[in-house]
Amino acid sequence: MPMQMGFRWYGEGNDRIRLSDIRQIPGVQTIVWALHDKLPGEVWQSAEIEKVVSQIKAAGFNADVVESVNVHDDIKIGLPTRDQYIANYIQTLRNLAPFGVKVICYNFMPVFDWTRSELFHPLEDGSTALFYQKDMIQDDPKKMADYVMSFTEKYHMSFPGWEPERMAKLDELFEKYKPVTKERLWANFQYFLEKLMPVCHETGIRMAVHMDDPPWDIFGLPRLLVDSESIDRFLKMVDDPHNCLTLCSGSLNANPENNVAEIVRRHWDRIAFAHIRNVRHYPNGDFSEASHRDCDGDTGILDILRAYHDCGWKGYIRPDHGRHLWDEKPGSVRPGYGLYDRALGIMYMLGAWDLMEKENK
Ligand code: DNO
Repeated sequence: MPMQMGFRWYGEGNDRIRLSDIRQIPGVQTIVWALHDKLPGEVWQSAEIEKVVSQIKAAGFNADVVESVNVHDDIKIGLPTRDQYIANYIQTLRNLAPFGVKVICYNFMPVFDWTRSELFHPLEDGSTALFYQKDMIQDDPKKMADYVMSFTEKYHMSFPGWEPERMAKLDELFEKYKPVTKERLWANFQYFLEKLMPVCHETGIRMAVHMDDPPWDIFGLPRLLVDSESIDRFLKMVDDPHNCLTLCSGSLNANPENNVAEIVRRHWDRIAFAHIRNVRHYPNGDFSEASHRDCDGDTGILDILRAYHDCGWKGYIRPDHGRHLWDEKPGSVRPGYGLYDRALGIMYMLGAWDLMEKENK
């Protein structure tokens, strides 16, 4: 199986982009999907899975990659209730496997998933993009959550990892996370993965953890997968071929010290899923997301693609956040997940890849 190009799709009625639109982008084989109305901790039932997978297959794609099955906070915090939530997670894996699902992307970030101070930041070319203003994300998580929730309210669009049900209990959540030091979080992570590995062996599913975004502690909450060292620790902690990475180039490169191509060369056989995203840094520590073109950002997209190619890597890959272009405006597009820039990103990646293939012949 060669490298497979994927496209994230939020599902019928939850995404303005249709599967038939995605069909027109050259080279897409895999739809990266999820049951977005499920709260962390709930079991995904076979009938619900079947409905979405059959839509995906009928449109001519495979449904090999799920992003995400979210992990309940009690598992991350290490509460006694975690065992029930882990049992539910395992049941979800067992329900997904018969439908051909091979990779689960998930994250182990406390409270918040990806975090940005602005979702539609204007760029010089007239497009907009996700933006991180460092001094805005210091000590007021409520303000941040209110900002993201204002989009949910205004446009009736909820974002994975920012479920209104969880955000409504933000104080309580922060209180519960108080005793969770970084080392505690590592231990809880290990506990979770060790319970999952036997089921992964049984079903063939690879668990692919997403990098923390941004890769540093925020609002006093510890974050684990932030650099090359922590990735080494993670892979050794549960040294099993089913314990894998979703190597997200943009998340890692939010810290310009991280060299993603180097990480690819070291751990390519444990990278089940690659997210390709480009980031532009500003001297004050702010960063903006950029087009996938190498010279439009600082992430080193071409070096990363070359590293994957040189290693003969055979995982799933997808364009990650794109800019919002042309008629894509708040309300008409999911932040970071428009149609156009991600389609352009795919053509850029496949252009580079095809050329490398040709050179190798
Ligand atoms: C952001 C995404 C993340 C990712 C989760 C995985 O757009 O890359 O939200 O899906 O962290 O669980």
